Amino acid sequence: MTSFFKDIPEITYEGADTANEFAFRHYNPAETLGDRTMAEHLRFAVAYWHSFAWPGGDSFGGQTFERPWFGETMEHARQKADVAFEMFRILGQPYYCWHDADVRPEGDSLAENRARMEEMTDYLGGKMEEVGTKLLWGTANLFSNRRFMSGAATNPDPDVYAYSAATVKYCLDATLRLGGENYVLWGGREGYETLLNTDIRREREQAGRFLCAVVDYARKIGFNGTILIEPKPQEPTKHQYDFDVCTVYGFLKDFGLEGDVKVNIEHGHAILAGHSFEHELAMAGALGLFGSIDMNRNDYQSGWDTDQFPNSVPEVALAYYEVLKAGGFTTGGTNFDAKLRRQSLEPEDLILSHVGAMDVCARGLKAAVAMLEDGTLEEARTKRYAGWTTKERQALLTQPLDKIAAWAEANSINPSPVSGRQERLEKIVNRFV
Ligand code: XUL
Ligand code: CO
Repeated sequence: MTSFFKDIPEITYEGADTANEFAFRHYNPAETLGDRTMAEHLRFAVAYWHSFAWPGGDSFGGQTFERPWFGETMEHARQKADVAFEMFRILGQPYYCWHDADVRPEGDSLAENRARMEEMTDYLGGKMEEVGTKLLWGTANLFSNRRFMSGAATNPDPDVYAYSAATVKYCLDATLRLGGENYVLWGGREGYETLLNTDIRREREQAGRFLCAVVDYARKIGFNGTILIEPKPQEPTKHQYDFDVCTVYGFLKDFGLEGDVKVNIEHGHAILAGHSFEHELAMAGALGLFGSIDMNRNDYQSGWDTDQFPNSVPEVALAYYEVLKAGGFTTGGTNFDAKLRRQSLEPEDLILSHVGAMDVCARGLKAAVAMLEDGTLEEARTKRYAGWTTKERQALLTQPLDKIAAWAEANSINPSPVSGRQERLEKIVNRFV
């Protein structure tokens, strides 16, 4: 046991009326909703980077958090893991996620990075066994170090491509050894700053080849988890190639990977792409790409990625509604890719931010399950497309234009507009949230 969280008790469910801050008011892991328990529906994970590696800096000032494990030695890395797993124990967290750079200090060479990652994999494995928290996904940080400033897989320098491939190999090895259920690729620097120095066609080809090599290696070593791409339109680069779910779909189709790779969708990234979270989730469901979510909340005015903890039940409810419609999670889960505000200095803030977010998700999930069980929304949707159910109308989708024209004239087709009933449907949603 570390002393960082002092005597914060293990958080348990006490019900909506409790005045205890250190208790769940809505997240009751064992409660059954539909065909699964809440824990099985939500599959919560903590993001190692925001809670344990991020120092609280912004572009105008550096570190605000004082954490005894901040430092670049292996001893610091072990101390950080001790505190992280202490938090997972307090929260009863089923899962966590890491980048290599979050869990081990940067070495002087690739070989040293590999050795450090292997050593920390053993250490994390021991902690996972002790506390019972599992790995939702691992990923490689191919964006922080200056060597990646012009991209990783899409770098104009082939040596950076090789360095990146080696790094992903080490991370896949570690993910496999820790029983990780997914592997994520987020292309933070896979994009460009200016077209004046960028060969887009070449960079896209490099990214495609890289992803094929990742998929092949993962299968070769017996990794049966899901490989996920996390779309984001910009930040840190001005334009990122994995802009949104649709763009990723086109990319995967182009390289024959649409059956091998799914998407990890983040609220903040959807907002930056000019979409809503539920739009991206619905699109992934429609394209057969839905995998996992990075749950957070983006500020609607800032224009940058704010990674706040979720705090809006209506928004989260609509997101889980789409998750459920896509079949719910299989290997995926709800990863809190969210960080404290830089003034939230206390250890308690780390715990309570997650408790609050888990409760918001639980309320959103409950509303989503209830909306589906009630069925009014789905009924209205089915009714809206009911015209397509007759044989005659279905045939339109297989006929050439001239035949359709002849049929439409012969039958004096003259459509009368039907109400979309949006406000009535919004009113129904309000009954549940
Ligand atoms: C960055 C982001 C990453 C990915 C993992 O915006 O979301 O933390 O989730 O690399
Ligand atoms: Co993310």
